[in-house]
Amino acid sequence: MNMMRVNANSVTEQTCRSCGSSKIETFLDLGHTPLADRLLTDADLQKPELLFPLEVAFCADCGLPQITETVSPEILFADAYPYYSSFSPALLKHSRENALDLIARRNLGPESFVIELASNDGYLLKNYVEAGIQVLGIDPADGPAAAAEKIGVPTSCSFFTLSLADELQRNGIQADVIHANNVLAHVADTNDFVAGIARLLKDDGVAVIEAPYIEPLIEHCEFDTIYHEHLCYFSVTALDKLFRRHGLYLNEIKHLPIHGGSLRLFVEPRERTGESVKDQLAHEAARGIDSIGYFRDFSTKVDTLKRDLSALLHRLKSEGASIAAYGAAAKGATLINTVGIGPDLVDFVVDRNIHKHGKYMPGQHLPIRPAEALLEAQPDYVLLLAWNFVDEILEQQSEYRARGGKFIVPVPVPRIV
Ligand code: DWN
Repeated sequence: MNMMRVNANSVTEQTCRSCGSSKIETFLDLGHTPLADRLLTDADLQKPELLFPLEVAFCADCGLPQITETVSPEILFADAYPYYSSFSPALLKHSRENALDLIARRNLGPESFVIELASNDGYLLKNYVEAGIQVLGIDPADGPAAAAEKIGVPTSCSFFTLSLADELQRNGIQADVIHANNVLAHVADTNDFVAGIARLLKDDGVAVIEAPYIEPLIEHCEFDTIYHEHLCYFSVTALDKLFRRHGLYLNEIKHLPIHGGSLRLFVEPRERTGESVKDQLAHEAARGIDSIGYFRDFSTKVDTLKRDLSALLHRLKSEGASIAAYGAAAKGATLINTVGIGPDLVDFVVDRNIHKHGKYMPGQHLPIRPAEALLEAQPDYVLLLAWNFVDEILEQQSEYRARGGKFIVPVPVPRIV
């Protein structure tokens, strides 16, 4: 494999992304890895593949876990970004429930305005359009943005920044609700992004933000959710400080099972800190999540999972088993590249996202095929790279399992189901 370690398209941060402190200490080093969502075409296989350092550090001053390498957003998210939210029925249901709950709670109607940052393919805002509520999607990936426009969700194909928020406000646009799902952790300039939210929100508005939560990531060893798109790995302690810096207040949180354990944050220009936030802040202080000690043995836990998963796959292979994988997910790229799961172990990966078919996984170059390939090839085992949708996928693949096929779920402990 033709790999190239570069720094031309990235910067190694020396200070905290949130508070600017120089007191950041690395607690996990996953080596140099390829960009998790940069799936390869046949032509790409002939070119050197870019690798970047993937290290996670903890800020002693604001408590924010974060990766140290910032890869250019234009490389990460612009052309050929393959992630389309609408290929997950579970995510569509989760998002619809969120929108309908807010329409009722905030009494939204035709005079209201809802904006989503990183609106992808319109998967969420379409629920507001159906309710006759004005919306605007903002997303830098041209494919998903075009897909959103096609279903009637007005979308600005751009990165959300404070200057864009200023321009929208000058044009008389301010939001009753701002959604930002799985994007706050992705932005290179975290403070600029949050300042933009503060600028765009009406005085009585609310930002409803979803982000993976650091505690399940550590407790369930979900290290594969670490990749260059995810710059920050939030605790409530770190989030509270980040928002207050911009005159916003984290007033309520809701724990969600999606993506291996996330938080739904309710952030407003008025301070009304609720019990859910106070309780979680106290919990984090009691567990030590607000200090480096909590993270110090994570690297050892990760090494144990990597070793056990590799041993299981090699044992099955040595017994003559055939193995495929399910989910050409970004987390899957981290897993196969940090464990070393290549064509010697896994024959192909399947995925329902049609935009991923015919391409190859970063680094290990495993071919990506439609999900139907499982019944055609009937491999003995399928490594579930999209383990965060385990229930939905096991149900969906009941025929493959009825024929004797077995899934390998890698996280939190590699197991055959
Ligand atoms: O933060 C991010 C998370 C939310 O989504 C983005 N940076 C990138 C992306 O990460 P991911 O690719 O790990 O996300 P998913 O949604 O866990 O990926 C699941 C993959 O599995 C997708 O490619 C879709 C696919 N899938 C499938 O083929 N059949 C998913 C389901 C539910 C299915 O039934």
